[in-house]
Amino acid sequence: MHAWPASEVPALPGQGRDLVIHDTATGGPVTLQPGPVARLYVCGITPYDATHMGHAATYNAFDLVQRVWLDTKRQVHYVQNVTDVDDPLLERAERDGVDWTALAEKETALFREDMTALRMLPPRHYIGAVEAIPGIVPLVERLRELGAAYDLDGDVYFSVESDPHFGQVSNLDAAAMRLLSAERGGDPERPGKKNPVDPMLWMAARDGEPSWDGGSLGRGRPGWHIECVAIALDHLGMGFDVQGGGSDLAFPHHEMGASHAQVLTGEFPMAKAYVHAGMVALDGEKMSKSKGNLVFVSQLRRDGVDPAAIRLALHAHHYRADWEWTEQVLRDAVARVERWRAAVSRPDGPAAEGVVDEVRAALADDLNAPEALAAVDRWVARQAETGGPDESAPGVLSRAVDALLGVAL
Ligand code: 5CA
Ligand code: ZN
Repeated sequence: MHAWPASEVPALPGQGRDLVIHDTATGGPVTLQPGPVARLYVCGITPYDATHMGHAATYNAFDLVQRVWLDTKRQVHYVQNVTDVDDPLLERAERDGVDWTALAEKETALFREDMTALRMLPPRHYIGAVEAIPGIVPLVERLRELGAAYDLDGDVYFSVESDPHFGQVSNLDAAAMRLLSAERGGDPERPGKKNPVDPMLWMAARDGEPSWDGGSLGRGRPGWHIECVAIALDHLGMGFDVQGGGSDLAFPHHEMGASHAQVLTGEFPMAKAYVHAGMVALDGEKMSKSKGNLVFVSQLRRDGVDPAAIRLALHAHHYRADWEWTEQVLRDAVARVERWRAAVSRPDGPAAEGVVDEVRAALADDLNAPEALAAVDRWVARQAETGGPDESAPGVLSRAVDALLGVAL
């Protein structure tokens, strides 16, 4: 699949800093020191509805990860998937009487537009589940050969007991896992499973549903976790730097994915850090396509909201926090963009190098975007009070805000 166009990232004077990030698996900070090419996998959308502010907040966090790395003169190999066949997509297409492939294409196209408008850097590889099927089948076959998978009425399940490290991403007890498995696409009640949380690797063809040739697996379609693993291993290999997504993906999705990969390769861990963004709520409840309490990026854009303001609204919350989208959040962001734009269009200001370093330090410290905004706010306030002698400062600041925060002033 094609991704979306990249906005340019200006090079900045001075030195970028290595990213220290909170890792769900260890429960603490990890200093990442990738090689010259940092490797990032971020779970993509299931394209059955438009991009909402919760999605945007999660992708915003991983856009910042890339910007911190790029600022250290590294390249970033970023991979993202599109879950373009799965139960919720098929159910929505059925409900609305539309073709599921057309629905997926339409919503993926809209996601690309939203990401472009928000200046989110695109993945180098943007891969759909359907196009990944030829790579998924041999992995499931291999898991079977290794004795890590078993058949149940034609479906193939992964046995979590086959991975000695199972449980080390989310660190949950069995009861919590079972509960979340039921909530998030699993089938812990199905009789005949070895462990209730064992996830499906391959679902045998069902009447009226799309299916593909699965070689020795028979016709069917892939499970959710193996999809991301196949794509990540194909393009990044084991031991990549960051596996990312919203906090609702820690279990079962990232836990199961890590186990699949670890059993397949005999290596540990799949990723050096598992990074999870908090959940954005609306009216007191997690924004979700299934609940329908949504604020769409595309709707805000149609209403004439400046994408730069949308991004500043996202940056105003720490990525790990759960927070509530409100009209006030947006109003504050619109006012901030106006203040910043006015400031960088003045002919001079106080020296900006210190501010650039404060922004760098804040972002390198577990992506503390609210602190980065505060540093720019302080410069803007100083400039308004005292003006400044430095004619290059507004330009330096504007380029730093663009390069590090993805906001074009
Ligand atoms: N296709 C799978 C991942 S392989 C999936 O979870 N798709 S999704 O469309 O449901 O979500 C896409 C990303 O947005 C995920 O990382 C998810 O954790 C995140 N997300 C969904 N809802 C919210 C929310 N309310 N707040 C923050 N992030 C969210
Ligand atoms: Zn995923």
